[in-house]
Formats: sequence, C-alpha cells, structure tokens
Amino acid sequence: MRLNEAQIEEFTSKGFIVVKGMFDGDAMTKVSTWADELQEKQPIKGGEAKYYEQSVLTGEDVLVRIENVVGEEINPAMTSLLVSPEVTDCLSQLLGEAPVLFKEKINYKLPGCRADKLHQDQAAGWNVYTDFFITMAIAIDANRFDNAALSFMSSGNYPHDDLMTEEWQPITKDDPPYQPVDEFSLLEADPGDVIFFDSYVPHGSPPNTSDQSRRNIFLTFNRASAGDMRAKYYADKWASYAPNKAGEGRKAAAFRV
Ligand SMILES: O=C(O)CCC(=O)C(=O)O
Repeated sequence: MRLNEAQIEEFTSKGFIVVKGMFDGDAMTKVSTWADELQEKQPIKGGEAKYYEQSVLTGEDVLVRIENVVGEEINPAMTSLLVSPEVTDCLSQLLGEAPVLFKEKINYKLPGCRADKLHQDQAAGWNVYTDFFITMAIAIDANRFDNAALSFMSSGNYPHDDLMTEEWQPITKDDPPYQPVDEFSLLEADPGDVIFFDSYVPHGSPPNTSDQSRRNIFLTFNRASAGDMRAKYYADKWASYAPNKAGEGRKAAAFRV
C-alpha cells in the first residue's frame, strides 16, 4: 500500500492522517493477545520496560505503558508484522527518506488511567536527538469518547517545526474538548486503524473513566539520516525515569511521552 497525493498533502497541512483498517482482523487478534501476555509477563532485565502509576480514580497502581517491546532482538515476528514493508513505504513517503525506529510503547490506558495532557511530542526532550519524528499509532481496542479516544488539532494551526511551550510542559491542563473547539477533532478508531502524526501536532486524551481499556501502540520513527538512536533513547530514559513495578506506582505524571 502506498499513500496517495491527497493523503500526503493532508499530512503536510494537518500534521496527521488516519488510515482506516491498515491492519486486518487476524493481525489485530495476534497483537491483542501479545499485549495481554506482556501485561502479565514478568519483565526481563533490559527487556520490556513497564511503568505503573497510581490511578487518579482509585489510587491503586495501574499499568500505564510498556516500552521496548519490538526490535529484531526482542520479538522479530511482531516487528515484521508491525513494521511491515507496507508501513515502511508509507513512512518513507511521509519522511522523504527511509524510517528508523526511535522508540515504541503500548499505552494501555486502562480504566482509571490518568489524562495525557494536550502536548507536542517534540517537547518531551526529543530535540536532543533530532528535530523531526513521525509516530504511527495503531488502535488495539476500539477508541471511543467514553474510553479516552485521542483528540488532535485538525486545523493545522500550530508551528510545524517549533515548540509551543517550554519543554516538558503541556499546552493546557484542561481535558478535551480542547479550545478552540473547532480546531480539534476527536479521533474515534477501530482495531487496526492507524494514525500517522508528526512530532509537533498537538494531541492528548482525557482520563479513562470508563470500564473499557483503550490500548494503542505508538511506534515513533526518525529519518535514517539522523541515525539509529533507539538504544541511546532507552538508556537515557531509564537513567532519568526508570521502569517500575506494581506496588511502586508513581503519582500520575502530567506529561510523559
Ligand atoms: O495514549 C494516549 O492517550 C496519549 C499518547 C500520546 O499522546 C503520546 O504518546 O504522545
């Protein structure tokens, strides 16, 4: 599959596009089972990095995300499924050159999980690495208003190569609907739908106050010319923000990407 001219133009102006049904039902059954297994699995040293936080609703520890879950050395089968030649083709079109995986995570957004405040990904310290990234979000579960579907700025009215805040600061502490209302879209998605988005487009999601999980995978890529920075990214991250376990949940972080 290749993106058409209209999709590329839309990505350039709005900073994101949605590709419905990019992964089929069989693929998503495998992905969902894998996400369930990872949720239960005891992480191995240097392997999956789990992050727990205290639920804003119940105060109990809730799994927020697992990082470092793909790559040839960790799970070659899942890597080929998620970073298929088709995906690589689309990313090459959007980046203007070959993509290299920078980081990846499954955001579990389980019932009780906190908000992801409106932000630009690039503000999460990414300038240290390079100045442009594209993330591919894949819906594992149905994303609906009730279970914290993402909202994106859809007006294109943001600096496409600059930060709107100091690093690590959210754009607003409010939850959706973000203001001005007509500049944002709620992206309800079905399993297998993909959102490609750049690292400057504002987006976020509210706390999950429903009883349905909203698991999405986020794979972030940089241009090959910027190099392979994934090992350095995780080493830096674990030094400043180490994975933890149930029982060690941190207070909910307002902005962590
Ligand atoms: O999972 C979410 O709702 C938010 C994720 C996000 O905004 C991000 O990773 O940049």
